[in-house]
Amino acid sequence: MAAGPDGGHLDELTELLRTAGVAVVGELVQRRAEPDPDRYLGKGKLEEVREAIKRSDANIVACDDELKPRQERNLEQALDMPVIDRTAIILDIFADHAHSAEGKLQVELAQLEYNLARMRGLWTHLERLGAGRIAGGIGTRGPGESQIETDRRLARDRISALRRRLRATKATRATMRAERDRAGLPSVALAGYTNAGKSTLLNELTGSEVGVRDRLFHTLDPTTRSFEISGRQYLMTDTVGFIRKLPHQLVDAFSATLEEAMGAELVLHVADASVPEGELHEMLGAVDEVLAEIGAAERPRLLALNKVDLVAAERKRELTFRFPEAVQVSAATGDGLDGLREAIEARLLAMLRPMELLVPYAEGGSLSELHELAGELEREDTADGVVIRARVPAAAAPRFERFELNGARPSED
Ligand SMILES: Nc1nc2c(ncn2[C@@H]2O[C@H](COP(=O)(O)OP(=O)(O)OP(=O)(O)O)[C@@H](O)[C@H]2O)c(=O)[nH]1
Ligand SMILES: [Mg+2]
Repeated sequence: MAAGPDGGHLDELTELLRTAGVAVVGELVQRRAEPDPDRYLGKGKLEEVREAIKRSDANIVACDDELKPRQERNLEQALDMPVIDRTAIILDIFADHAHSAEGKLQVELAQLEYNLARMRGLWTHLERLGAGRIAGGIGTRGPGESQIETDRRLARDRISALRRRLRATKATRATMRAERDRAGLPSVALAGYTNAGKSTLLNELTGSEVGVRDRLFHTLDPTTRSFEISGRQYLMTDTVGFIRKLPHQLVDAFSATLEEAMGAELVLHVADASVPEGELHEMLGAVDEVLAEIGAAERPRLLALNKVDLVAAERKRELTFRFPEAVQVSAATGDGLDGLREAIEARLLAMLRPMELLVPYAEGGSLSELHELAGELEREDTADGVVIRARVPAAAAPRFERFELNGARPSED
């Protein structure tokens, strides 16, 4: 049974539940300014849910918000049935889809943070009971309470241990990053709502076979692949997708990975253009929000409106009008991919530094590196070495400064 606020997205909740392996037998929308602080659902709605449960064979109620521990507990009592919230469902999917060691640690951290808040709620509640006993003259701790304290302490210890281990993997990643920077290849990070088609697009552009599926949060681990435009090499990174109300515990746990990925020269925001206007607007907004949260709001960005194979001609014109800067593509049919390559190239070329170099023949390594980095370049053989005019990625430029001609010409004999 799915329940959510008015103007909410029960279709999306149903999708999330489907991905988590739960079938929905009924749904209910509550219209009120604020959810009930104690039970999430108001009196009337509560009765309606009870009735609906009786009619169907529901064995769990899912709410499309993050519930306060108290709301969840009271609602479970009132309905005599397990209640889960949106956050728990998303955490569950992440736990199921995490494959890498780091991904598993990140998800475990997020889940513990979520559970710890719940234990604390329970604990405060019991503490009050304990306080009553103290007033009654029995000044000892209740057994339930000390058990929960122990659980809490264990959870805290585990959280610190996880944080430490994640910091350690972060250090390894920083080294990898430094190596990539040394290679100097400009990189593009894919960002976007879950199921927008990021992995499909990565596969099309880089000729890879990253997993693609019609389910939410299929990709969790970042993947980087290289690709070529006009003979020049670039890198593209695919990471976890975003969603409305992405649990803050997950944003925290994944922030290091995300910040690093989004540190790319260009963030390619991929959106599913086949959804209705209102939904598209909200999905774009949700991505903006997460990017802002991880400090990537100001990164150079390009919008790719994907799945236009599902969009009628008239709507395509509307989209051109609404998003004149965006590139319309279909990762499925390959439509618009050349335009996308051009747009990516134009953005990245603007970040290149034109250089005129004299590279001695003995520096064969630097020469081949230049060919890889700069793609097309002008070269002229002279007695002193090769004179090269090329546009070099800003990050790699310092390595070649020692060859710079600064307007001087090699001796011509
Ligand atoms: N019709 C159509 N379907 C597409 C297109 N691009 C991707 N899809 C489908 O959309 C679904 C999701 O694609 P993915 O590439 O896995 O999406 P994603 O953004 O990587 O999703 P997550 O990793 O779950 O965040 C798959 O079923 C794809 O086949 C497209 O251009 N047109
Ligand atoms: Mg993916």
